Amino acid sequence: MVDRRTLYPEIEPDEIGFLPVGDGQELYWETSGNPNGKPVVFLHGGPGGGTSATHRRLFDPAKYRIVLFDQRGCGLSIPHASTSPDHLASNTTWHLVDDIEKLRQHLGIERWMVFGGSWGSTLGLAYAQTHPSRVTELVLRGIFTLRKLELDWFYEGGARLIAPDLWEGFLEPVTASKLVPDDRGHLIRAYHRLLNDPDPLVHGPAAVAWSTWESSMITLLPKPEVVERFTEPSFALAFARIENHYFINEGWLEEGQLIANAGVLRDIPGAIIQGRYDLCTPALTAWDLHRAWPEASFTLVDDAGHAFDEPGILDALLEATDRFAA
Ligand code: STX
Repeated sequence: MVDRRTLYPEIEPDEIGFLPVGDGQELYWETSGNPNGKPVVFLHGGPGGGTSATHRRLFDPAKYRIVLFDQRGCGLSIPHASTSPDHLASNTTWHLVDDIEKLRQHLGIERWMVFGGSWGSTLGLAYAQTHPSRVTELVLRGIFTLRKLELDWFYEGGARLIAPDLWEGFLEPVTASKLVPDDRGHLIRAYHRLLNDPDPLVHGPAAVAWSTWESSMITLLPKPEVVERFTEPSFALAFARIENHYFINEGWLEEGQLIANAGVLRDIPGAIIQGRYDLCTPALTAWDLHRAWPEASFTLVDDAGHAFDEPGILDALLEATDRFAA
């Protein structure tokens, strides 16, 4: 029997705020845990997934000053992409990297640990490679680097080989629409049209189908409560619009950029944690990062999917945050 870890106890934030970052956008942020503890910033997934109170519980509250924030357009940040898609023009990877710096300065933090899962790992790599001197440690899970192979796998039909039933649901809004054939072969593009159609009867069901696909695929075993949470209509619309906007623009990254530049991380203590049965961000990317950054610890969990609270993933994440707190 494996010893399973549980999350740290529920805690409330001791400070919250809204940070204006320009372009008419304000980011919700909060701090919890020990105000004099080791600073850590949590980078959420999606992009567009937002933070939740559970994310605080990945860190020993006696040892860490825990910083959570909602990236542009999602969570409690304003304006929300479900009602204000125009603001996507000033929502890119590099805006978010700058936002992390603004938040660090606002909180008076010199250097901090960076923790990111899934899209949070992408953003964590982009931030750490841009501002390596600000990062004390880097903990990454469910590694995603937005390479063509990764997007093709999840959004253009690769994963259909494993989940043909769920894939039909993802295709449904595209099949039902009158999109030109060219768009049908490029699903990210087809969805871009649907999600930005002014008609709620077009963008609404498209957003729910997009979010249903993703939330159904992130856990090893089906979890209806996860799908329910991520398909609430306004959450789903912001999530789908933001993700789709990032993916149609290839994350404003050169192909393979985040792996190619991994050498910059050499002196930063790191942990890479990955589920072998992660169908959303398959293990090949974590492996490629491990090869490019062998100094970081590498944990491939044999019986886990993508989500941060898959049991084996949680064990490894808590081991890493405890190790770096010591
Ligand atoms: N997107 C992966 C990702 O970051 C390619 C992600 N997938 N689902 C999530 O995040 C939520 C758990 C936030 C829904």
